[in-house]
Amino acid sequence: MSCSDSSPSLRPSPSSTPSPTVPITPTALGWTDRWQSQLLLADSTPTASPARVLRHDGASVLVASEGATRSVLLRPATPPLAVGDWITIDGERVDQLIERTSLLQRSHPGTGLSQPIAANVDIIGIVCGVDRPFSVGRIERFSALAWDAGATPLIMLSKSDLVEPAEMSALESQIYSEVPGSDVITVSAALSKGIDELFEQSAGKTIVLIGESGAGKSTLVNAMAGHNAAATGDVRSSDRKGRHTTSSRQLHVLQEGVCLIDTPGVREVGLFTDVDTVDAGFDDVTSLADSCRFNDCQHETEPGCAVLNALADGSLSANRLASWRALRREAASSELRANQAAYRQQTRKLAKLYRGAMDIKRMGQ
Ligand SMILES: Nc1nc2c(ncn2[C@@H]2O[C@H](COP(=O)(O)OP(=O)(O)OP(=O)(O)O)[C@@H](O)[C@H]2O)c(=O)[nH]1
Ligand SMILES: [Mg+2]
Ligand SMILES: [Zn+2]
Repeated sequence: MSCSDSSPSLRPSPSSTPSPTVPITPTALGWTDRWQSQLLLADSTPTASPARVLRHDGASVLVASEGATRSVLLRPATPPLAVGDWITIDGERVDQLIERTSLLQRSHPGTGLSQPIAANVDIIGIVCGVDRPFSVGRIERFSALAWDAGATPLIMLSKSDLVEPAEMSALESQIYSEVPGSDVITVSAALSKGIDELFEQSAGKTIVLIGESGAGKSTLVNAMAGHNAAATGDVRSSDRKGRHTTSSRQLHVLQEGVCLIDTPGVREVGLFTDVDTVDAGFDDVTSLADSCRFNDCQHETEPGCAVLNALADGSLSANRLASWRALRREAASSELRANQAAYRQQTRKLAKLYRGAMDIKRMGQ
């Protein structure tokens, strides 16, 4: 991939603030040797060149390549694309999708099928505004999505300037104890607090911000970009709820090789994952379950159950156990839906076995 260093900003700034532009070089977009070798494996036409998807516009995608951004049309054969995808372009059209390293996806509320959110992401930033009560359940759910994506969750406590330092420390401790093993960062876009740390953690990486409307995702994008790259909106004073200002996912190319994806606010997302992936985010519970006396312990009433013992001595909270069970149940049913073909096949096999058994029974009569 070749890129010139003279490039416009990714998107016109919504304000009159001058926009320091980051040259759209392959490195700035996250292009590495890994992608170079994947490109050789992709079945693309020899004249096609690589580009990264910055925004999905329905029939076309906005991409960055060759030092600039442009819109390219999808073809009927193009698989569903996500922001962050690397693709090849032939003329004005998408040619091939280069195999992803990770995919953040959720379950479509209507069909229960996969809905891609962002691709080739390293970190999923779970943005929680401290100006409103946070939900441990939501953090656990977003973390499960992150592990499923093949990325690392990072809990971002935003707007730290709005609470007293003592309250902030209490919130951090609460997260560490209620969501054990999580990475947490405290940020304030208003005070530029935590921004350097965020750059350190995400240098050369792609990070996607998720969280409810008004949590401060776009404001964080602007704080990291150093200019108004994304529109922001105020929150309702009564309940601090946002106004769904961001309406589409967008990748912003920042300094230090950081690619930052802003997304529209969501309160709840359906899991599109499997039980093992849920377990990956609940090390504290699964390591207990591993030491139960029985391999198939359901942690209900069994003797020698390490999970029940931990509940009794207070080292495991009932809420944490309930979350684990609920997310596992949801993952199991999403797995089943996702695997409808296998499910139908299994049903057919069982029917065949049943018919065979009935035939044998009849022959014996
Ligand atoms: N005091 C303070 N306010 C902040 C901070 N970050 C964001 N805000 C305010 O929170 C409100 C919502 O910010 P946005 O960045 O638009 O929130 P969002 O998460 O992008 O919301 P959606 O696009 O609707 O999903 C705005 O009024 C911001 O000014 C911060 O660090 N401190
Ligand atoms: Mg926003
Ligand atoms: Zn047990």
